[in-house]
Amino acid sequence: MKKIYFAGSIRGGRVDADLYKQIISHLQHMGHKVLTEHVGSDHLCLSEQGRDRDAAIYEQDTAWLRESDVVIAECTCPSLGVGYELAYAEHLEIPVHVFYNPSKCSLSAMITGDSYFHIHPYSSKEEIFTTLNSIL
Ligand code: 6IA
Repeated sequence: MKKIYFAGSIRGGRVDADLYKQIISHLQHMGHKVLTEHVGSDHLCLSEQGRDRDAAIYEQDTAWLRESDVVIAECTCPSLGVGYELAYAEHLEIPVHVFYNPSKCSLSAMITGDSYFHIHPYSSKEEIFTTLNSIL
């Protein structure tokens, strides 16, 4: 059982939220603990903001990153927060696996150009699951 930090866009846009939910559910069915289950939630209130609340989110998320064994990120929808988390995980030397659909986006060179990251382009959801089964 691994502790997994799943990263996916929140304020960057929720177009892939259902895919995040399915990836999280797959990871849980594999017997892993996903620390960030809320990333796949249908019920995030995106308009709710506030510096104090955001500080609490930052503290919690960075604490979860520090305790995670591996980071799995779905990066098709660009997100500043996810980019920050990837760099934070690299700094901690936590393995990072990045998934993206190249027919829908052009991933930042700051991610594809960083040889630390394991990059997994995919064209179907099933491919993501197959790759997860082999890497975890
Ligand atoms: O810049 P983004 O919002 O797209 O960043 C998304 C990433 O940052 C995710 O991988 C999360 O781990 C983290 N993150 C961003 N916002 C939240 C959050 N907000 N709660 C937990 N983690 C977050 C609560 C809902 C909010 C929209 C008010």
